[in-house]
Amino acid sequence: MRSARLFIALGAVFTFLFVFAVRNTDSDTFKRFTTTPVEEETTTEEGESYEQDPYVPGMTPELNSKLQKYKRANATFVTLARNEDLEHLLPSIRSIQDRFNSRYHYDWVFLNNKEFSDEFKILTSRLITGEAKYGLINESHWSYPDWIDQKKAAETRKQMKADDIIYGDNEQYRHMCRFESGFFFHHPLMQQYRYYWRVEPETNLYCDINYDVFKFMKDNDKKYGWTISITEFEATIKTLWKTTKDFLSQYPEALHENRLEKFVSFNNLDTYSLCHFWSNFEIADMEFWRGETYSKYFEHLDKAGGFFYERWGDAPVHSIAASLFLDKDDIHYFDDIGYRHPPFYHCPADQSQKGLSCACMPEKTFDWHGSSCLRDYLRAKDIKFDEEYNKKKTT
Ligand SMILES: Nc1nc2c(ncn2[C@@H]2O[C@H](COP(=O)(O)OP(=O)(O)O)[C@@H](O)[C@H]2O)c(=O)[nH]1
Ligand SMILES: [Mg+2]
Repeated sequence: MRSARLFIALGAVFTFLFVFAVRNTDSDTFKRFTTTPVEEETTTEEGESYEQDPYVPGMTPELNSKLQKYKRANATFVTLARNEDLEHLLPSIRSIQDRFNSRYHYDWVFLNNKEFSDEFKILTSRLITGEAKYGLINESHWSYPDWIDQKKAAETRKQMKADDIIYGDNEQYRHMCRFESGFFFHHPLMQQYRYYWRVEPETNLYCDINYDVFKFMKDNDKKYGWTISITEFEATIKTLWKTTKDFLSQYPEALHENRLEKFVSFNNLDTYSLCHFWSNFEIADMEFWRGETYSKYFEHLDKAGGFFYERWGDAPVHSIAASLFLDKDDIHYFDDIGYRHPPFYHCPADQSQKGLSCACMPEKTFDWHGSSCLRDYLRAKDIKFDEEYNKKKTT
């Protein structure tokens, strides 16, 4: 009886707060309460348990701190976007919320090289049950460093357009790749966090994620997590590997003794395999990017100018660094996260065994596609696999 009364009393409080929040949506706009998750199951004094919806609209920090028992990891979602990405970004956020964050309420940092519009802030923050934060990127992180010859950079873009290379003549795309390679984790809004999950427009999740992936990273000492791996267009990174080897000759101690080398090179570091983790999805530990080895590596690449004289992507840059400088055990394949970024998706196999029910077709997963690097990853990790296995077992 006491538990029923308690439940009714809490229900009344929440209803009042909900009505209050709805009536105040105009003034609420994009300023949100910081909400933290409550335990999924709450035990009453009499030992009964009941399911409690962890998202309570209008939750106040005071009420929340009373209810809160669950300790989250120090983590945030992060999205780099333009105002015009809004329409394609909203379903991506909604998908993450529905599949994961409506239970955990992690914050979300949005970064842009221009001011976000009020519409962007209002429509995105409305979906997010953590705190939504909006930051402008420092100009020096989105412009040409003084050692870059801008005429030479413009000529490259012209040539790459003539060669029909994807994003070949896109100047902003280059600033984006440089920013994602070397600066997003230094943004003031990111400083307080250690782990991040990168989210892009036009992406979605196929399966519910019933555990806290950030805590998983922390508890298992993982530093880099991915779902799709793919080969790079060689024309965009012609001198990236040579520049990496120059770095390694200066800093041979950067190489980890238990590294994932065979993912990025099949011939003892002679040439690059072109394999990389598709960085539009990343769950990772920013201590790695902020650390001395990666900082020196990025600086070395940045000085070489390939972000502008070629079109180096943040995906090969992150992947080469993770594969060479980390212990291979620090890298985690989130096989259980069904994820799509057009034109490919990863759909987990053996869903019934894994307790998953995903809205995707396992036989259409990118994993075993000719351009996928999953096989190379498994070999580099010394994980035995039957090349035909996932083609046969798709349920
Ligand atoms: N603020 C800002 N974000 C950008 C710009 N260009 C790309 N982005 C973001 O950077 C990420 C990668 O861009 P996207 O167009 O998805 O590239 P793709 O995934 O390689 O095809 C996405 O989150 C975009 O929203 C830009 O000029 N400004
Ligand atoms: Mg994208």
